[in-house]
Amino acid sequence: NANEDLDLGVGADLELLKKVSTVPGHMLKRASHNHTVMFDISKLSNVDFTERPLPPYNKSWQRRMDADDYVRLAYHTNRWSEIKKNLLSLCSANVTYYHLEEVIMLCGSLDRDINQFDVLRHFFTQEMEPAEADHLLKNLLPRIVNLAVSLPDLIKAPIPLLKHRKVMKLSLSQQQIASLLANAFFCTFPQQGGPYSRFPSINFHSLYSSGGHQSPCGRRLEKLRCIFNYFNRITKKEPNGVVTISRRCLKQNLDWCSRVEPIPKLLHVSSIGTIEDTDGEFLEADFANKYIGGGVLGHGFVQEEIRFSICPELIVTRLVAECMDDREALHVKGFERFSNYTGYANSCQWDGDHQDARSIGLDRRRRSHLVAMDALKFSNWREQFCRNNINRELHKALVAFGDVPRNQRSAIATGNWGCGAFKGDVRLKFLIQLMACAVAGRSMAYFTFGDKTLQQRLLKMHRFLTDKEVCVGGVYSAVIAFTEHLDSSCHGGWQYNSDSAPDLFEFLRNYVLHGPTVPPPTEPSISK
Ligand code: AR6
Repeated sequence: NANEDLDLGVGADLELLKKVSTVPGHMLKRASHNHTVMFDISKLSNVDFTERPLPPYNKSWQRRMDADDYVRLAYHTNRWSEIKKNLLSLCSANVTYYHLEEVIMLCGSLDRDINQFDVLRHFFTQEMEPAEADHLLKNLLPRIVNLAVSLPDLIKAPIPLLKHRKVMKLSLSQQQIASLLANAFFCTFPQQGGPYSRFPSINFHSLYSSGGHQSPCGRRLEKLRCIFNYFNRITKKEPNGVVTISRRCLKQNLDWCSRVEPIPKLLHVSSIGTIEDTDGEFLEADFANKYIGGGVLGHGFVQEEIRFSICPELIVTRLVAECMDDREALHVKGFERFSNYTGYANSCQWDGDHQDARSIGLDRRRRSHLVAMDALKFSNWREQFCRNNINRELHKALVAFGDVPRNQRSAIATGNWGCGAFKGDVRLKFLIQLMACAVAGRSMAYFTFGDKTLQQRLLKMHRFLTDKEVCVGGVYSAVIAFTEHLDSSCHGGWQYNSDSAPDLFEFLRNYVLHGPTVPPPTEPSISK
């Protein structure tokens, strides 16, 4: 292939992609029937108030017929006075770690099981010097307690649940989020189940126990460092920003075959850098679980869980967002990053405090914008190459990338979406994301996570598609032809796997150059 030796560098310059969005993102101005604002929004534009936390929006809570549509908080139950008394007992001068364990057990109605707190206990008794642990217990813990018990003063209106197929937004102050997370830390949220069965968990108890994994679980210890760093920061200096969580749903499926949009000209591909280091000018992809946050309060520690650990405000989405269906995505704007990390999965470690330098808008939202998009999980490579699954992933990527006015669309920062824990094929997922970007009118910055060969392969494929002016429908038809080719060359139960299958990119090139009738040049070996 004449292209093979051509070094395309990183494609379009990252700085160029940052400038794509011509208009600053939507300003938060008022609440509406589908946007609940949990603080007094009239204070947002008041310059005198810019340094002060926003007062809560006040609307008395009544137990209504539709109570299932709102978050249940501990202070809505008759257990609150007992919970509060227990929490405040942690502010005593001679508090010990075991007292903390006892209080969490009472607040969360947890079983008295020896393994229930093995990670937290290890953290306090083995990971830290006694003086350090003592400082944490006597200095930081009372501040987390104060945050938790101030919940009734900070949240004075019912918090709506962002339920299945409801296009809704919810804005909270960073201070309100901090108080909700402090309650999650002490496990005060009433037991889940019933209307909550399709929601992720929010109480942190699953972080305190190794849960069947080798004890003490190193991943959970690192997550605890992130959480304590977050609480330390926000209790030293009250944050006064605003975060918006929104649920988006695709109205109707597209006929991808007939789409005439050209492939976006601007594409940056780099083996260096990560999505979260792009500095806020991008729509940043979260390789999500349909239960947002995935295993962040458990064992998982890959892209999504790491992101939620270094930006713990994202964890509050688990309190309000029902699990996503195939045509839904969740967006979060305005959240702050608090920690750095090194490594990945088992080797991932907290790497100190992070000062988030992204600018803050007049509506007090930081210029951070994340989209949670859950790919399909495949148990074997072949499964993803069928029309239904390809369409599903295309619609998921489209609902994640689309749905804002064209002049406000920043570039998307993404990478090997669905190709790690969920075992997707990077070439297919790249084409799917590229097609969705084309329809949504966005450019793309793609991080290959250290893979230099992939960087060049993707850039070459992109150069080919744009040189030949292949539109979305053309790429889609070629991908579908590839799946048909896999079908027609598999006989007697033989299945391709990722090693034995023909190369999707090579097939696509031949398809575009010679048309659908010409057979692909390489006849691969077939393995079971
Ligand atoms: N920036 C760019 N690329 C990255 C980054 C990063 N910070 N981190 C990882 N990658 P994975 P999935 C690359 O496995 O397959 C979670 O538990 C890296 O090449 O996190 O969609 C969720 O909760 C990695 O192999 O995403 C879901 O349950 C690839 O992205 C599930 O995993 C995929 O990362 C989602 O799995």
